[in-house]
Amino acid sequence: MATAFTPTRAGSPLGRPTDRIDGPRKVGGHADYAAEHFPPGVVHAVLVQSTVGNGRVARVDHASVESMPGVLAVISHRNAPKIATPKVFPMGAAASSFVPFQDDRVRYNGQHVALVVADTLEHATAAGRALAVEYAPEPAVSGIADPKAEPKPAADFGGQAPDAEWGDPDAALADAPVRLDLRYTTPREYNAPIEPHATVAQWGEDGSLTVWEPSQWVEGARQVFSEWFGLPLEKIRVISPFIGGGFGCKACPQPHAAAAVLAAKMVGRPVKLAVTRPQMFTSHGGRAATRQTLSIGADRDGKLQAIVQESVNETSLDDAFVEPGGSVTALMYGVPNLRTTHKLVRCNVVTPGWMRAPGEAVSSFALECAMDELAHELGLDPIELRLRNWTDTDPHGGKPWSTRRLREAYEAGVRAIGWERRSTTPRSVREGRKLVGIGMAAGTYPVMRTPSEALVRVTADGEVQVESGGTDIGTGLYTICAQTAAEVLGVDAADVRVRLGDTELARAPLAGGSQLSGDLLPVIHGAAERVRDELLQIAARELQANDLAVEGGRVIVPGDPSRAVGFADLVRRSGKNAIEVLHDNLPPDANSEEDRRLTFNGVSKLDFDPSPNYAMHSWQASFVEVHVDEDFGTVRVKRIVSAVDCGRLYNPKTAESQIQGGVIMGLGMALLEAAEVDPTSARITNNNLAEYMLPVHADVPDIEVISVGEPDYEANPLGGKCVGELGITGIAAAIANAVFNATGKRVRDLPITLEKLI
Ligand code: MCN
Ligand code: MOS
Repeated sequence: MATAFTPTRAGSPLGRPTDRIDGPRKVGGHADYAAEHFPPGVVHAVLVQSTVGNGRVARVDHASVESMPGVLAVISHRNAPKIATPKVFPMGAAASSFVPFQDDRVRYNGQHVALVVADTLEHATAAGRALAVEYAPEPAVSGIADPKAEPKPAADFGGQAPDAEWGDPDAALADAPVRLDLRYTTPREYNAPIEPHATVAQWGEDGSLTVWEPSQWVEGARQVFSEWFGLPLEKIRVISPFIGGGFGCKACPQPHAAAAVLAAKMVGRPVKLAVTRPQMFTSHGGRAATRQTLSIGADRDGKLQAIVQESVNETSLDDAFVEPGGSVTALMYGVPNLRTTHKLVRCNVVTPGWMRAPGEAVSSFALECAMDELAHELGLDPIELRLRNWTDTDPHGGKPWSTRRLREAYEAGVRAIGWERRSTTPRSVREGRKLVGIGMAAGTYPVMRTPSEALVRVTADGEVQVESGGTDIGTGLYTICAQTAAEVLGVDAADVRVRLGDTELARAPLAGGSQLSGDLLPVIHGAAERVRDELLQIAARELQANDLAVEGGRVIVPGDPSRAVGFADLVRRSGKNAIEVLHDNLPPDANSEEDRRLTFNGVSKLDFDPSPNYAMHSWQASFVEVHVDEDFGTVRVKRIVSAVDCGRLYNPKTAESQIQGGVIMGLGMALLEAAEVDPTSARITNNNLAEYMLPVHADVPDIEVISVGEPDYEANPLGGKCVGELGITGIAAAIANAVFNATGKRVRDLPITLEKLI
């Protein structure tokens, strides 16, 4: 796949395309994932989930399986001890407040209703299948499309909605010479990481708890376990060195993890609970189904006059989860009058959760399709329409952008896709039986920042080590941590040893909100500088020279190759075992232990901190070419160009891969992904990877990623902006717009499946 990334500076490890240092371990089978831990005496737990969508558990017949081979315990609301409701995440942000086995209420189909623990997985599975559960069912509200579902303002549920309003949108809309009233829907989608959830829980004799669990945030997980079970933080260790993807669903422990820990306590043995693939569809949320209505008014030149948007999403009985459909609408264009509102419908569904770019993914779909519709209505080029509504400040808060190289992204995309080939008349280009279309859309994701700690060490063997609790969920964090220390200490990134994902290590924020690299790298950089200064001081005495530099694991006197001393010697001279620095970037006035705990384990005012002076975002322009079979209605994406402004890229190779991953998820969103819900039982019927359609290699075309960013030192002392979630924003709209260009059909309900085109 083509790329146009260049390193920032010759010879600098940071900014250079670098292979993943964890790659060999992963492909060689030596990376240990949570479910691959077998503490001595470990036993197996299997979840039993409800088969009705609403009602009560009338009877769980524990005795029906207790005498089956190997069964150690059956746990349900009949015998489960109390587990408290965790508060660490703002309600409905990433976690469900549902705690299993606390009552007989069935809230949704697939809810955990019992757990069977046995000596082997086979015994536990057999008993789980045999467990007799009877229900007193009640009619279920199966989802947003259910006629019984009634939207109410998110605020009525206590939900935090990013509603926005300025100007007089109703009057401006009424006066607008051109007005479109549009309605877009997106279905429930599911995070489908290659590694399903798994928890291995072990209690120590001293009442301590060790949990192996794939996690996007081990310190947050520790806090959730602490709140569930009333344990002090220091009694809990969460270990998560390797994660096979999460895309938001591993942001915090899900209810099954509480069940595993509870079971370990009850049977007095370590317990392993591996969530099965079908259970991945109800053990946690996925992207909420949404319905967005968008009225857009403009003058004949395409200058936007007003946008009024109402965004509705489904949520569960327990939580008020808001999928912020207005998030991109309220910032992308210079519109003088705007209102975005958010409503929720309570349904018998598992609480929705974060899925890559929650809010931005669906918001950019609706807004960027609407812009394409408006351009077509006005006979304007879609890029020209966007440029006519360019804004130099965030129209919401009025702050200037820190950097916004979106024009450059449009230009790069236009060149790369060959935009001049696009016919302005839909359904006018053919290649054999295929209709050919080209479309584009913009996307964006905000830069968020949370303080962090990090430790850098040079050992007596001269090895450079980096330690952080932050987790590499597949992003490349191991590698960029090594690059950062290598940059400062003058060694090869491949020689830096990085340890991640353990609450015994320095505390780090969530690998979520695409913030972790921006949070962590400046702190590693700072720690490495302090280590380097210490090495230089020792070397200055040793070498009796003022002008010193680090190179190849040694301190050298530039220009005098005979005078150099290795890091190992310097550490020995220091009389210490190692030279190490634990560094953080907490503001000086927020440095009490309580501030630290709130920031690193909970959610404080320092989390996701925006800049007081600038609006900071990464930007993307996506360009897509599709071929649509006129007879069968099948859509083939032939090419995608994603031109991105993410500021400076720490590792262009892993960043490119991140953007491509996001783009592929966007392709899935546009054409394939949808939970099929049975309206009577409110059951997800396609709860497996054969029927829940995800893009496979054959669906994915050449994806050309072009970086047009420049370092943004407002966003980050190292100049980088966010990457992880940007790729998915705007892609679904670009594909839908290309499909319109090819066929003349506007499909406003995702996914764009063949029956909607023929
Ligand atoms: N990067 C870079 N230059 C920058 C910023 C980032 O080179 N200026 C690259 C680095 O390789 C970095 C990666 O991009 O490791 C992602 O960095 P960042 O944007 O800071 O995102 P996070 O580290 O916070 O990762 C979380 C983000 C989110 S929120 C989701 S959802 C998501 C994503 O990352 N889930 C993923 N990417 C994923 N990739 C994989 N393989 N699996 C997931 O579950
Ligand atoms: Mo990403 S959905 O913010 O974990």
